[in-house]
Amino acid sequence: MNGQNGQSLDDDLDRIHGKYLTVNSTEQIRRRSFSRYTPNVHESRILVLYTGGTIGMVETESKKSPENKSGQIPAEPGAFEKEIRQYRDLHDEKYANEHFRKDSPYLVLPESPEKNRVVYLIKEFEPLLDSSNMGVDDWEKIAKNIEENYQNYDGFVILHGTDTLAYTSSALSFMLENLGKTVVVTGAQISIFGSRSDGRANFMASLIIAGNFHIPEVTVLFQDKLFRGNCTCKISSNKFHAFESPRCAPLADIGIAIDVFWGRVFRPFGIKKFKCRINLSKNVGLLRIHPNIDVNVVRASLQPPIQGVIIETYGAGNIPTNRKDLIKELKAAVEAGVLIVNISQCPDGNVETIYETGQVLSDIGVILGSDMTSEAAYTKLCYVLSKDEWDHETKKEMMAKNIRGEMTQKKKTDDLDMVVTVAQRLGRTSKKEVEELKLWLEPFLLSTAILTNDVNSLVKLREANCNLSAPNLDGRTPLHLACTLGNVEIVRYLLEYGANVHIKDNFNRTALMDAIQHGHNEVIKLLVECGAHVNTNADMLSESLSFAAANGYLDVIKSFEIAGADLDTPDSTGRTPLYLACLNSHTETVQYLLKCGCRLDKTDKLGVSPRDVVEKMELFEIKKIIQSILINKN
Ligand code: ASN
Repeated sequence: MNGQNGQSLDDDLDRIHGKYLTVNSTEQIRRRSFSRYTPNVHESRILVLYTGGTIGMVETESKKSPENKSGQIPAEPGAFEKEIRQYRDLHDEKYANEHFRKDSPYLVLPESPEKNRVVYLIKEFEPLLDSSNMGVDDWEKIAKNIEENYQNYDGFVILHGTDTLAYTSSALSFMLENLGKTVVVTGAQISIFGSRSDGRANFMASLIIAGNFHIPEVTVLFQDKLFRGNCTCKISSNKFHAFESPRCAPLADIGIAIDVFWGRVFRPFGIKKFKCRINLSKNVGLLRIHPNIDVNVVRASLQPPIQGVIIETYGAGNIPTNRKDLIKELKAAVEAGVLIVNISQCPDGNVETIYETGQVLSDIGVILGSDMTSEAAYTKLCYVLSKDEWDHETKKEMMAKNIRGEMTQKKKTDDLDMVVTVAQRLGRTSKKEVEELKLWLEPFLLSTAILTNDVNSLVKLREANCNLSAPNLDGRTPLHLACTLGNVEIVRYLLEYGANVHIKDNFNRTALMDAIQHGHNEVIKLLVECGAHVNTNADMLSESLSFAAANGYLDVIKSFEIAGADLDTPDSTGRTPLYLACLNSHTETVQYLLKCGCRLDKTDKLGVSPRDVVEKMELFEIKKIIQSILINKN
């Protein structure tokens, strides 16, 4: 990826690379290609998108009174990052000096009990906005930034004003389709430039979560809780406890330890790549029913170009049935093709057709919005209406269906939970005991099923609430094991049921790296179809690829190619695989790399290119290959 100065992240960090060893058999060759590089540190890379909000505001000179918040404006460009660099809890200067280049734009968190050092880059938006001034265009800007940088970062943190934070996080949850990485949206009630700021703690915890836990959702972090983004609402304009998620329990508690409740994490199912959806509809309204509501207000709210309206009704989804005028307007709009969705005004409410006053809306074709928040229902409708590939009926179905965890599902009963059942048999019933048992038992049971190619057991374990991404003590997930063994059927099953392709084990390897190392090309294809990529394993990629090229291990190179790796990736000296293959006269490898479009003019740090190597070493056979490829091209 390109850093702010145009170099790749690894150029910026100027890594200390692993040492070369010597090699021999196919399996050995593959193993050696990979084991030479041992990371000295575990790092994760996070992109921070700083959009504005109180977290980075300063007081205007004229309004420096504690009661008057209206004097707050965004600090001047670049001031936020400058300030952050001064806090030892947000930037470890010593580590940065030892590991990164002097002018590196990257920051790094100090060591924490969690596995990874979090290296992060702050991208400041222009202009910085109070979130009250944000809307669809800004959601799209954030989403596009995530899409453009998706393969180069392990996770994303969005710094945002609190006022419309729940709208943005809800919108993003729909726009980011098949999301496999953690996105945390956070902000503050007091600026980091002020005293007693809550922004530093929120920011730090967000970075730690995004850099250490694979929660493939758009989440909101505030105070000491991590919530599902599309279930969150702002509940206070002045307390640090500013957000709540009334219908969906937190995904994590942030205390001395960070407790993630994996059973609550929503996972995208199916073998599909991450994609960002833009062009949301702006023709959506939000109408709150209230006593004595004027029918003209309702009629006006339903007129073209309006395509969809969320109506916030009383209690369990009720409207006054003695107001035939209102019902008539709503019915006419439904018949004209407007999508109308019924949600409750109660923060902890669920629309049901238990009363006559609620049934009447369903009878005229109003969609039941279950227990969605206003923010989720509104942004979901903007998203659903943008889906030109869906017909009217599908759009209606989608509005009534849970697609990103925005509607809370009925809780599965505990007796369906395998680990809870075992815990009960063992007399270990406290929450802590069950959690501890889960940590050991799940990876063990899942690996046993995978090792014995037992898909039926895998199905049963999933049905019994086992987390298919549960890591063992080495941080290796069931997908790592399945990709090492190469059973396509098992890999497919795991992916279809939401196994995460981006998780790295304690050796910094993704399941894709395992599949490449073991030459399981069919598995590699499947992983790539599901969005796996080699980019966040950049060090390992460049070292393994160079080693394979230098030794003429064409099979390894072919596996990397299937995995979508850039075969022109240079090593730490700037030499590309083609350079090294030429230098070591591996004609077959050279031929393959040239056919894949690798460049003959890409120079190393001394300004020498593969073409120079061929000339200087008088490699006639390779010269002939180059000529024949050039002739074929012309
Ligand atoms: N007005 C601010 C905003 O939403 C409020 C905040 O961030 N606390 O940008």
